[in-house]
Amino acid sequence: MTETTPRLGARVMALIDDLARHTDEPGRLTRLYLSPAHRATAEAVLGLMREAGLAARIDAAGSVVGRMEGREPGLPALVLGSHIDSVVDAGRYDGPLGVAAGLVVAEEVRARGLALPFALEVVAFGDEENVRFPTSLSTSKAWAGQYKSEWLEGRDAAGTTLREALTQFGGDPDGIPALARSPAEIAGYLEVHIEQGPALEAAAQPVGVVSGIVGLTRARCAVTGEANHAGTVPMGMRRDALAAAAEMALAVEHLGEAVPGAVATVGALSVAPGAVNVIPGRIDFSLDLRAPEDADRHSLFAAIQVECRTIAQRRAVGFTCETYMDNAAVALDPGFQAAFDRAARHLGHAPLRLPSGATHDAVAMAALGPSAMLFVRCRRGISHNPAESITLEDADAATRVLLGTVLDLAGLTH
Ligand code: HGY
Ligand code: MN
Ligand code: MN
Repeated sequence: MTETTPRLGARVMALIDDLARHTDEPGRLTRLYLSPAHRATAEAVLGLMREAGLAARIDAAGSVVGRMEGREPGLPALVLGSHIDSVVDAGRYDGPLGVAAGLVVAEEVRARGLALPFALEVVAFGDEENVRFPTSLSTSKAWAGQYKSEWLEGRDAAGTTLREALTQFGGDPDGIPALARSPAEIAGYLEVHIEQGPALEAAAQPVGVVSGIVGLTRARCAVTGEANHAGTVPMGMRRDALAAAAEMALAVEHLGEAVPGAVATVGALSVAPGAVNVIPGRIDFSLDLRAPEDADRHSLFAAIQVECRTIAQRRAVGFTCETYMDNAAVALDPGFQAAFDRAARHLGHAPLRLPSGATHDAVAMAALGPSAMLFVRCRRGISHNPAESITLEDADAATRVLLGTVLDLAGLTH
């Protein structure tokens, strides 16, 4: 008997709203990796997992993971989840939707007393946005055995190292290598996530199946000029780091525009010393490059560095650029995509196949086993913005598709 009320969606939306209370900045949602708000959210998710009957813990890197055994103990796990860290002034659905949907599916499997041919794990990763430290999907890459020890020495804007922050959080930097899972332990990974784009809304579809995830380069750049008196130094005698950086940001824009399908963004920039009457001496800015083809992304990055060095030389300023993320594009598992597609069609949807311009923990999990993602329509495609929103009905549709996909992969009828 097909349910007509959006019961599962209502539970998912209530969980998301509850988790949205935890922020490091009153009045807006900011929950950076290892912050007090991340800790509070992790503990809330831990409690929810335990209430759902999962054996749950917060792991050495700060991810929350809960496990329900299958029809016999020790089976490889089908992992459901996403992340609970956010960007600055974020929306509440980017990440928590996938964690809440995974949790509700686990609750439903338990309520129905289903004995699955795999264990079910629900995970809330903690460093998908990589906003606070120069890392790359560090908590899911810890599972994939791809954690880079140098990430522990990376510093946030306040100068705190990841190692210090993780220790204060209650994590265990030295315990991270032991988090690495073997592919034999993982039956696969399914992630529900908002689309963060306009395609599903334009197609009037609540869900879509993700074909692949774009490759991504991130770097920290610095321009060093000469701080000096804004009133006494003639214009032709300045080494203005901000004017140089502004020219570089425009170069990033026009070089990115020249590569089909690529995007290039200077998202964060800080000015030192930052006083109204001082010529800026130092600029730090971020670089985020993505392109469907890895070769195009790498050549775009090379062209940007050449152009920035030319600008720096002409303006007699210093320029450095340190890469800390270089993720190859990932094709998601065709078999798991087909399972998502069958489950969606069984519920009367006609899901698009669409690529992801955003990165996700599925990039790391794809190294452990078949991985796939289900996108959920979001209003006007807005994300990384408090205006991010989805409907109760679409949350219900996505959760039921996720449940149907789990049953499909278990060889059970939807
Ligand atoms: O930036 C991204 O693609 C993701 O939201 N972390
Ligand atoms: Mn996300
Ligand atoms: Mn995001």
